[in-house]
Amino acid sequence: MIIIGERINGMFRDIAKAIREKDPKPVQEWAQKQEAMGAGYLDLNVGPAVPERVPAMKWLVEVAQEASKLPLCLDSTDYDAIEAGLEVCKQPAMINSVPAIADKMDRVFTLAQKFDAEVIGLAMSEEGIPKDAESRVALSMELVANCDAYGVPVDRLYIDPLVLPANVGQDHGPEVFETLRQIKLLSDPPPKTTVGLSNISQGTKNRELLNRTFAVMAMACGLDSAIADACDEELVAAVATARVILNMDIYCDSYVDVFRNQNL
Ligand code: THG
Repeated sequence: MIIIGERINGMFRDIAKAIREKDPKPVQEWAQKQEAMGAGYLDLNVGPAVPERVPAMKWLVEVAQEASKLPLCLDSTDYDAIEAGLEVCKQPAMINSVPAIADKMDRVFTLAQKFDAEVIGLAMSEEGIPKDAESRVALSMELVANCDAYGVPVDRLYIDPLVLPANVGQDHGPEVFETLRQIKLLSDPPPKTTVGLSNISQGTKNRELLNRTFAVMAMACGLDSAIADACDEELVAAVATARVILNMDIYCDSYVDVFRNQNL
């Protein structure tokens, strides 16, 4: 499972302040730290409080790619901000995200085609997030069909079944796992999958244990990636361990790497 480092997000106070004051240092430190911990992408989200999202996203992209070679995952509901970010990305990026709503899919898949970007598609519609796996899978199929129709290779689509906090949506958990399993049957090649891992533990105690346990259970259902806390060593160790148990590496490569780096 690839970790998309979640930390460069204006939801965190240090990043909100850095964006406000145009101070590259916190962004670049988190970029380097997450890369060193083995993240495969950096999620960039300007956060809820920024008045001008377009220049803020452009600045985040420019600043992050000075500090890290990782591909970027541009996280915004404002597609003008996504487009401004894509224009300054030096390598193909990931667009986070698009729901199964026609005009939004039109805008995002057109951008993806133009900029050779990957896309995160959300299993939700105008009516919101359905509870049952069947409806989430039906929305996933709409995302797959549109992705293909706009000429974006389906293996560049990451479907996110949408994880809700366990304290408000405990009944969604099993539906998310079932959705992850069924997504792999939708097409050949199938789309990839992702989740916002830390969502599961928002507002709960013992957050890391919830995140880690959810991650390994979802990996057993075929989860390919997660927007997650790349700096949680226990999570990184659990993911490496699950890769061995699921027979995903020859010679336990990821296991050896992680435990050598962590001196465990
Ligand atoms: N799916 C997709 N993208 C996403 C999400 C998703 N992007 C945003 C989010 N969800 C994933 N990223 C985070 C980042 C941080 C937290 C949760 C998810 C988090 N933050 C602390 C909190 O809310 O308690 C903030 C703590 C602080 O302020 O210091 O948990 O689902 N495609």
